[in-house]
Amino acid sequence: MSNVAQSSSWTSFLKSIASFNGDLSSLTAPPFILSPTSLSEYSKYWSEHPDLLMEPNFLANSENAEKYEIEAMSLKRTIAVARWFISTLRSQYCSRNENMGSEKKPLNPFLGEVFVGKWQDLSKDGKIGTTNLLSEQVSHHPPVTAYSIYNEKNNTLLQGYNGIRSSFSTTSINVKQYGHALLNYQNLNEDYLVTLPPLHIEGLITASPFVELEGTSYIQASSGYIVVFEFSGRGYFSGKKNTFKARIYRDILSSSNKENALVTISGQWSGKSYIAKGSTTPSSKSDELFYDAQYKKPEELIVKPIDEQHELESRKAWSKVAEAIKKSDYDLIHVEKLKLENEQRDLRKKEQESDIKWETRWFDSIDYSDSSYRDAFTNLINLSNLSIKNCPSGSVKGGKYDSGDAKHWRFNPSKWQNESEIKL
Ligand code: HCR
Repeated sequence: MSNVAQSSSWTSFLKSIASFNGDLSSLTAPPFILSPTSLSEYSKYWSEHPDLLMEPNFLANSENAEKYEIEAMSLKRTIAVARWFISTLRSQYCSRNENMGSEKKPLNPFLGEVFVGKWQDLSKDGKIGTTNLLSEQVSHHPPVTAYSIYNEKNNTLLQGYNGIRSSFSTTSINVKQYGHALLNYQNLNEDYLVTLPPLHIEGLITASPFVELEGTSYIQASSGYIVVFEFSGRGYFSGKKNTFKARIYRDILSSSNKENALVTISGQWSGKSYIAKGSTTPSSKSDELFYDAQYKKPEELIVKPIDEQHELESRKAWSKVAEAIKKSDYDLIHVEKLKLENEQRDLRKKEQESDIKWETRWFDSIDYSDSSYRDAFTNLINLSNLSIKNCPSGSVKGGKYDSGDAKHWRFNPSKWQNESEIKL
């Protein structure tokens, strides 16, 4: 495509964004902005550092520990979970820019699309073990992807789901995330709730889009500790891009005053960040390095070759579209996409005619509107004072977004145990 053609197709894309209905996946984007990767693959970004995800397991309380030692170890584990969370962000939000030159529009997963893989243990002592990823498109309208990341050796399960709602504002797209992640360390009997930050897509005018995080997200630990992350783009906390400040408090009550922070972490989530005790902002000169996102390379997920994959597996299902995108062949992209969409339409029509509803494969929708229902999630929601509703992730209970139903997607391990067609 010539530069002139590129810029005129980008201009018409921008016009379509300005008048869209909030569903970004429904927009037809010019070929140079299309990614050959489906959004169902993005679940892998949660665990490209399996060692950091497993780290809390190696910070267990010692036998006969005193109360103050137990407290100190819980705080250490919360810091380890915060470090793992920060380690996921560069892949989640910068990797398309780094690998493909700008943010791209991912393929919109079809209902029932799955993406699976595993990370092998690269540790010298074998203490990490294999970590498995299962990702499934559990809803198409609105698009929702659910995932389970399980490490048997360390009895650790990270599960979650996400969807987005977008709006356009003069020069950027604002994206609110829906969903959350739940982390269970069974050996420690400890759980964490992770909420997802809002983001905005900048660089639209110059046809080189990139993501910036904004606003707040939380990690609530079952021990009571809470991490409050504040994200900002260039110029708010410092002159640098992708900045954040995280404060760890003993509990939600004490978080009402920033002076109560037990630990403060700050820096760039795509670069270096530093940690200090108390509520003062750590400095790169005198304080301890917390995480260096440029130094620690993501571990590669092992995915079966396409010819060994099931038809519902993402890379197999999208292979012809992906080839066409790589060749920038717009007509072919259109033809191949249409084939897939028509197949999906036919499937839905048949289901309607025979009154059979599509069954999700490994996940169930759980309705939390019954207030007598108790599990790790309801416990964490109570500790954090966050909304239990299906509203923008991290919304506060009683706040302006605290409305809607209370249905959330959860992994059903027995469904995976009975899986006979899809192998890792
Ligand atoms: C907004 C976005 C699709 C959703 C992507 C999500 C929120 C998905 C869940 C992951 O855990 C985190 C994540 C990271 C991505 O940064 C985010 C995508 C960025 C762009 C993409 C839009 C749908 C693309 C719009 C088209 C642009 C390039 C104009």
